[in-house]
Amino acid sequence: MPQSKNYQQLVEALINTSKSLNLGIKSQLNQDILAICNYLNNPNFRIAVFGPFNHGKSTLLNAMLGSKTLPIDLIPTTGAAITVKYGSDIRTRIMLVDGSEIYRSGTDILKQFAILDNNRRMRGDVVSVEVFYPHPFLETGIEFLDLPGTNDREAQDNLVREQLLSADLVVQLLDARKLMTLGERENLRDWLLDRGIKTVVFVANFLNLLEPEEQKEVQNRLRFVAESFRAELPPGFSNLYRVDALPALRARLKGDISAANISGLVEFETALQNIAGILKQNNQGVSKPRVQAVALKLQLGLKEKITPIQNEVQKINEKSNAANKIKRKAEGLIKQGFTASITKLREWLALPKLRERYQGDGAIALAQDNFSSWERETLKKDLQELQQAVTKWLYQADDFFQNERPNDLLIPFPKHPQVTLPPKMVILAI
Ligand SMILES: Nc1nc2c(ncn2[C@@H]2O[C@H](COP(=O)(O)OP(=O)(O)OP(=O)(O)O)[C@@H](O)[C@H]2O)c(=O)[nH]1
Ligand SMILES: [Mg+2]
Repeated sequence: MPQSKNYQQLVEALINTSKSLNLGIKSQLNQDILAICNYLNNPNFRIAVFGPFNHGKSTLLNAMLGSKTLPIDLIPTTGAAITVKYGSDIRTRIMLVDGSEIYRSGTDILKQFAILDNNRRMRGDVVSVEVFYPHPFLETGIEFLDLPGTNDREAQDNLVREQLLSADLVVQLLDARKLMTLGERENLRDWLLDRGIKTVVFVANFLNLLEPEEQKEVQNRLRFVAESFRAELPPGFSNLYRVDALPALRARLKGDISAANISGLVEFETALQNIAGILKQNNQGVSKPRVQAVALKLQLGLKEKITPIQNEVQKINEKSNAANKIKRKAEGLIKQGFTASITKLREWLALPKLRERYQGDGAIALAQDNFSSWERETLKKDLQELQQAVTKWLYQADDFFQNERPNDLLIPFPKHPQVTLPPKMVILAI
């Protein structure tokens, strides 16, 4: 039995994740999550009776309750999910979409709000239907869920199936006179197992209406149906029971113990009480698979959202890596060029070399009185060339890395040397 307070965080996590996935309110996954949360918040152990319409679901529950509490009829009847919980006297509470609540003694009000209309449609204004009933089994923290029949309308089928997610134990009613087709069986099994619903027992009704010979044959086929469904029940319990629901109800109404026994009701009730008792002790065994199933779907949804973002980030990273690679390469080349050109300039500026290279020509220029033009056209020109080589790399770096340009390199020249030359000798030709 789930303990509501223990699951608070889990419920919040499921709701928040579904919100972040922007699931449509009517989407299957969103419905599943709401049903799971409803299940996790329910402190009772819920037994749901499920099956096509007119299979005797409400009759079976009435037989267990020992009275005609739930509406039964020859036509498709149950028109809402009716929860039957413990109460000291019989009462019915109906919550409507507009928020109002109808609270009555007895269950007559069900005929107004919880049965299908003439077009076999459910009312659209009912949110929940609860019946409170003074039964000792319910007092142990058990609740029953009577569901509308399936196989009539698809929308109704989905709504009903959804309710199974909030049940701890599903009682699947079979009609011994017309067993499910293989397709129907597989479809149902896949739907249940896909949602982690593994606590399912089958109950065959209407066997009493068959000839004894037919009964044997049908019972063999029913056993095959039950065995093909991998139920996870406590060890030692069968997942197939036979109950003749109407004779069982009549027996209970009359207080006929032997007739109740013959109908199969007593055996089924005993098994149900024992199974519920054991599963209640190990509530995680029931809840874990279905929470995992829904969490896995949420995870897939999140992955679907994350993958394109991841790809986008990867693309951006790849682009920026490529750009960085180019930048690093350019940086290397520029550094190399800059270092080489600055070394050349430094070497050129080294005094001994400078002297060795220019002293002689400088002296001649001085002697010939054209120092200025020599300085401009040779000395300064050579320096300019070297300087330009350095600046070229600097500019390239600035352009490439978009830095601010530094001031130009300024190498001041000393004043022109002042020399006094001896007067020029005049050779006179005689
Ligand atoms: N002969 C016979 N009739 C039965 C038996 N069980 C149920 N019925 C009758 O079958 C009809 C349908 O029974 P319900 O209990 O209303 O069936 P249901 O599965 O709840 O039907 P929906 O609520 O419409 O899905 C009623 O008239 C019952 O009296 C049975 O074991 N034998
Ligand atoms: Mg019914």
